Amino acid sequence: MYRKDGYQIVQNVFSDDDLAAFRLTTHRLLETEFKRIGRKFDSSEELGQMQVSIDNAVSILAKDYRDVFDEFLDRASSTLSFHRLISSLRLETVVNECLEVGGEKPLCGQLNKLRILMPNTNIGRVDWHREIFQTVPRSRFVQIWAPIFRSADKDNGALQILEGSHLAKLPKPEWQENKNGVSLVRYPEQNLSSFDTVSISLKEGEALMFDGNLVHRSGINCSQFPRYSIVGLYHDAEDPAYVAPRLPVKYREETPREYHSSLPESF
Ligand SMILES: O=C(O)CCC(=O)C(=O)O
Repeated sequence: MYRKDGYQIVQNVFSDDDLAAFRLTTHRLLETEFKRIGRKFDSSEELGQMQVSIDNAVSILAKDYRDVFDEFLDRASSTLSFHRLISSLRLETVVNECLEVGGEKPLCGQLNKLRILMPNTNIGRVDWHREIFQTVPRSRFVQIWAPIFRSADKDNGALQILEGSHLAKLPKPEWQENKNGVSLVRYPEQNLSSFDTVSISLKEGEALMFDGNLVHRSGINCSQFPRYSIVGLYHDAEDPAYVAPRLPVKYREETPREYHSSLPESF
């Protein structure tokens, strides 16, 4: 299934406990961000209400505090409760089955992040692309896309894939990157008309595992609520082509050097 179609949908990738823990973490982090910007946080830790607080806070940050919104995504993606979600034993087994290389390979996670697609804007939206231009060239990996906090469907912008595109030859798109050197290589729509677009509707706890050559993009979120997803790559750590990348760390505020300079001779 994975090899033929270039993707597979798997169930029960996250435990309920790990999901609940990450929801609580998200709620707390947003509360902290709101304190920092001096805004009142509409807090409720009651089950059912917590998601309302999260949605409201995220909507305010995305609209009026874009830098804080971006920093919140990095902060949430670095928490241990997020790492427990992306590192479950179940996912390790699923990825090994997709890789079909035999046995339990050690895996290296890469670019694992929380993403949020905001309603009726382009915030969080990515156009048609293949993941091979986002990671270690020629390496063997499996990509994950999994909605959390609520289901994803066509209405709220579930991921879209082009059926069969993982096996297709396509004109090489232009190299494009943002100011941080992050690849923005996109496939123009006019070269893709021969493929069927499939919108991947999934419930929380389900995941799409897919090939780095499968062309995919975000849908459009026409709902009233943010759509949350977990994305990332799992590389076969024994693959000779895989050389662990050294990531440039960018401090958003004071750098360690600036901090060092600011200190008196004795402290
Ligand atoms: O979550 C999304 O909408 C898009 C994710 C995606 O395309 C990616 O992670 O490569």
